[in-house]
Amino acid sequence: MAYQRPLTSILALSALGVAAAGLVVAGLAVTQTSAQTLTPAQPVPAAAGNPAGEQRPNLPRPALTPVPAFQACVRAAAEDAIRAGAPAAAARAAVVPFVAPDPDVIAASQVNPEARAHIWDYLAALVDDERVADGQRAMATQQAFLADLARRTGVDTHTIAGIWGVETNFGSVLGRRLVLNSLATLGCSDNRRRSFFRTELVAAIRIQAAGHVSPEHFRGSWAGAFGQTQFMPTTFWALAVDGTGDGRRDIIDEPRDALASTANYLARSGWVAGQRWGYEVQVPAGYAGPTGRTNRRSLRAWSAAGFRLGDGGALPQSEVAYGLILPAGAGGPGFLVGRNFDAVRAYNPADSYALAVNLLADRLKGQPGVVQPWPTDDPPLSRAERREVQELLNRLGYDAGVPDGILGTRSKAAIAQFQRDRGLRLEARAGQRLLGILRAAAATAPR
Ligand SMILES: [Ca+2]
Repeated sequence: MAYQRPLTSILALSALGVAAAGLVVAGLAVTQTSAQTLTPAQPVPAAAGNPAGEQRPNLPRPALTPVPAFQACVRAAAEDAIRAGAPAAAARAAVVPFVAPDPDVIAASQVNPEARAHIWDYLAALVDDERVADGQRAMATQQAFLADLARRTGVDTHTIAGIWGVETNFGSVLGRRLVLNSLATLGCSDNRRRSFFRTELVAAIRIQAAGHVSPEHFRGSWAGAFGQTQFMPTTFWALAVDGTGDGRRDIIDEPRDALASTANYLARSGWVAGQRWGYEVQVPAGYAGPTGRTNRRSLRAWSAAGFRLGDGGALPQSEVAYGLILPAGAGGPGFLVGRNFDAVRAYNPADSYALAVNLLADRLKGQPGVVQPWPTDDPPLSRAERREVQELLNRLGYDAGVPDGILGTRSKAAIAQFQRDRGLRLEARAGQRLLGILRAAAATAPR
């Protein structure tokens, strides 16, 4: 998701089964984020939601945002949008449907992502054979447009597609919530980020009133990120561009507008044409030198320090500077990352996010993914294997829900019950070990 302020994206988590389309982020940089974001560090307090404005005398009343105050706030946001240039009638009409805070949005904003996923699970959920195949098909539908975009901007088309794939699986998971409803709720009810969301609300009203997107399709994450590559509304105004030449920047229904906007985002975030984002590397045993993506040294210097490519080959003898990140700690693969890694990271400020996008971009080019093993004895599952876990649980009489490859609450409860019944160690995570046990159990179970 493309943000301008620190927020935690949910894209990554969604892929892991936490939400529908988000990412996990944390720091911030230039401007962007993804489809379902939340900030564990900045939860929106539960304090807003009496949608019907009814008195319920028999229940203790929580501190609610009164409906009249909510409506006044939303109307004032429309007037702010008009002062910023939005057509008056359209801006006022845009907010008419939103008469009270939506408790579902408040609840979604308060979901606390569980313990952070292992990097290998995060990457396995976002960069797998299915997404690569989906991406190659999606890129083929825009081949000439992407080639022209690369010529004009210098930005690598596979990286643009990597963002497209990680954010919304190439436009197939756009988020279902009305953006104006989400932002009105969060921008006009009591929570610590109210001011941030109210600014986004005004920007969103301007987008709809100007006719850039279809009001019915103006949907996205609970946090208001929307479109094929999940821009926040203020990011839209700062960086979205018209890729089709029709005067509208419809980043929801027109992939070319979204792809051109993403290229513009990367170009404005310091993209260096022709430079590789980074390299998987073998870290020399006992290495105790500098780490961190901003502690840059030339590839020649890393090579001289004993670093080799992930497959054992020699690093290029180049003066281009890269920093070393160790996403799984000292026992796992290293990555030398450069300025184009940072440009992607600006979109959603987490190393894990930028790594997923760039590794997906590599796979889309036909290059291998990470070749060194992760430091785990229980390797991660692809989405196909997650679906198989769900199917096997269902076959064994547990209720994992419809096999969709997303291990949500229901699937996790089924996993936990299976583990209890079998005397296995309880763990919320599903890896190859659990899949193997389930396959063996299903093979011997009565049909
Ligand atoms: Ca357009």
